[in-house]
Amino acid sequence: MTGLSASTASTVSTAGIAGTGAPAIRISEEVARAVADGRPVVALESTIFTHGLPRPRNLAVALEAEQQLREAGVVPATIGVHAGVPTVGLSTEQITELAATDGLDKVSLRDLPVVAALGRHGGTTVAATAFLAHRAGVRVFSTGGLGGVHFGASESFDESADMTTLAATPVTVISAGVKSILDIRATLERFETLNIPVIGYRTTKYPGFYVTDSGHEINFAVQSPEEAARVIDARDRLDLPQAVLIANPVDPAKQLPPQELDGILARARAEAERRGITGNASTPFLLDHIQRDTGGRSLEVNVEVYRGNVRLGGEIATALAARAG
Ligand code: PSU
Ligand code: MN
Repeated sequence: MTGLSASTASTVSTAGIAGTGAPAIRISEEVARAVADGRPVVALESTIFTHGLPRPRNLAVALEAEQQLREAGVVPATIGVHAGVPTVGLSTEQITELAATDGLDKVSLRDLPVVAALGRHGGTTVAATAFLAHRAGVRVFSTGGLGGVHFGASESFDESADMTTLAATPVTVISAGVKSILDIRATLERFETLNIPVIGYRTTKYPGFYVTDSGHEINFAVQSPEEAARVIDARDRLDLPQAVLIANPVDPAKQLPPQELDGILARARAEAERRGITGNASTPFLLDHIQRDTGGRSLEVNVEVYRGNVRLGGEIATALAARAG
């Protein structure tokens, strides 16, 4: 897959959906133009505000992230499915509608053709967002935390499709690591097996989403957005198909107290087990449980983590655009 040229950018389709003649992916004019001109663009996912954060904060966070990028001279490309149309560059009205819709789908890559054909709304996960961003020629994507290997996966097989998708999608994803609810050691092993580079931003201590340091070491760090951009260019020149993961830790002054984390996570997991929550419901359930359990403190950390990743994504996209220009 390659990025799209300017002429095809806003109506990306040859076949369309199920004989309707509608474009398979809609790319907003603003995003299409910025991509064609080589200006910095950062993709943002929608599951974070459709399933990851409670109302009404979810909408505020989604719009703030866009605003933050615009102020840095970067074009935001919020990605989701609106009325069956996978969209790169949702409008403010569309984001507002998705953020307020009850029971909308959490759309991973396998779900994309289904929600498209059935004309449904959906929040796209990291996997589906990375795929759509890449199809639209958007090279940088900021999120909160990645999906990974759930505890007990050796029996349940519950591993996020984020990992296998990122193994085949050459974007750059800025996250604060994988969510703390996951088996981080196993997830890092899977990234290694899948040839996905994991690079710390100014650290070789892998961040733990709610906490600055997960306790796991990684091999490499970059010290600046320019250095990250050099790695991304090198990946592209080598024609490697994997994403580059940039792991950006939350400011230690703003993390959840690390000594409380184990208890918080154990309670969330026990409750999920008690209620038999499995499959794609488990991530939203665990995040919600942690938010209630911490009296909203984890929500503040989640928002802070996301802000940091949006900021760094903007800087890396800007450095990449400068190299190309
Ligand atoms: N990070 C967050 N909140 C979220 C998610 C990540 O801070 O809601 C979402 C992402 O969209 C990620 C998904 O792709 O959770 C992973 O879900 P699963 O484990 O079912 O693949
Ligand atoms: Mn899963």
